[in-house]
Amino acid sequence: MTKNKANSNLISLEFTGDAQEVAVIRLTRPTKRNAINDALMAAIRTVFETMPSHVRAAVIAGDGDHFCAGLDLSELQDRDAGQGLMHSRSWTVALDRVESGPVPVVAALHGAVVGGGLELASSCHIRVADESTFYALPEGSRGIFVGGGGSVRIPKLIGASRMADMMFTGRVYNAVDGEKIGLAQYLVPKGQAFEKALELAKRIAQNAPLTNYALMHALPRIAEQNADHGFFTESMMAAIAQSAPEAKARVKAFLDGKAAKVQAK
Ligand code: 1HE
Repeated sequence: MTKNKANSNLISLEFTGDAQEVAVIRLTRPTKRNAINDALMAAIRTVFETMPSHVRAAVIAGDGDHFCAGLDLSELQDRDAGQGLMHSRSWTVALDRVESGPVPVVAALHGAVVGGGLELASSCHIRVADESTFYALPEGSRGIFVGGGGSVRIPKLIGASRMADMMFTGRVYNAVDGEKIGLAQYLVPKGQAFEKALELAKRIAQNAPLTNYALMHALPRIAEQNADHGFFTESMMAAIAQSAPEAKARVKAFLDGKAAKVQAK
């Protein structure tokens, strides 16, 4: 892996893959269980805003025994309503850079994925959880509310009623149940989340960039449109994607017997 000089003591950024096409972002605050303070959230935003153009996919992971303990609660004190609003908006912007940024992002989850940690994970495109993972929204117990886009993104994964239950009752989902309800798309043995996430990111990086762009930017919008608008937007996106030279080359390679077939599992 190649290290980037943007590394700080809160986050690290490295590049891997034959063409350095996968960015690996690690939260490096394990003594505080990777709790997100303002500086860490700003670093996440900067990483995605300044991603080099050779990067095609990213993995985000956490050092230590936990992915992320959420908001750094020590910074919550002494904030008035206006400052609270601005703080939440700063999370909105930073996590939008993850979700709607330059490349698809795979989250490698283990241990606690709680509060703002779950909000960070839900801004990623794919979540791979190992068996040690657990999910919670302790905001309900702390007398606060989600503020990092959780009420927009988490219901899309598990439904508003399950999210409300997690906050009303403090319910904690373990890794197996979390995968069943849709908090993660992949469940792997303990200690293997990063390896699997990297494998997926390398696979994603091989896609035509326009296909990945469509999946990040067209699909979520189409999913929220009414059917008539959705069918139309889909057709527009399909026409743009198939007109790209790379798409034509890939289809020709298949027709010439030079591209992989879909394999039954
Ligand atoms: C923290 C934080 C934190 C740990 N802010 N300092 N999030 C929460 O309510 C979750 C709070 N954390 C926990 O429940 C536990 O720490 C864990 C289950 C994540 C991990 O437990 P454990 O036993 O491995 O670690 P620990 O001993 O509890 O914590 C180690 C240290 O990290 C300790 O500090 P130390 O100085 O005593 O060593 C903890 O105080 C510190 N620490 N989590 C600050 N979150 C935009 S809105 C989002 C709103 C939210 O995210 S609310 C949910 C906040």
